[in-house]
Amino acid sequence: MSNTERTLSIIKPDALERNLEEEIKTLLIKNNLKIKDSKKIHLSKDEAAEFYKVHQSKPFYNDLCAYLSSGPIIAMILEGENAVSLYRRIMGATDPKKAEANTIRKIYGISIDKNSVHGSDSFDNAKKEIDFFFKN
Ligand code: IDP
Ligand code: MG
Repeated sequence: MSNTERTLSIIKPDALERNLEEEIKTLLIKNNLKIKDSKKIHLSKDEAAEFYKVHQSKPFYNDLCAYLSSGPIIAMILEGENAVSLYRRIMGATDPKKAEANTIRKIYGISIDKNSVHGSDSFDNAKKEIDFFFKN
């Protein structure tokens, strides 16, 4: 049975400033994900804090919010078969050093904090994160 899903992807500031938008989008499309919508946005620190609020108790929260709001990002709605888990696989592990070969983070990630992309971790969070960027 088919299971078409949508998930949220972000091209983070480190990747955008290295002009990797088109390369990353091509890689997504090659891996059977359709880009249904895409927009460039520069979040304020407060907006980044809202987006990442699940991590507010973590020691790296403040740096994470400062980083996500440090420059423009690309937010995208991806659609495909089992898109949430498919995209997590294509994205690779949080720490680029631990990411599998041919994943986005392995190819482009600089470090655990500058790991080039974000991806929703569940179907429910994907809905919430898509609404965060694309409602209205
Ligand atoms: P994920 O992006 O693979 O889902 P999460 O655990 O949800 O990973 O963490 C969100 C983001 O916070 C990561 O993408 C990474 O940029 C950053 N992060 C996670 N763990 C650490 C850490 O130990 N030190 C610094 N930054 C971290
Ligand atoms: Mg996460």
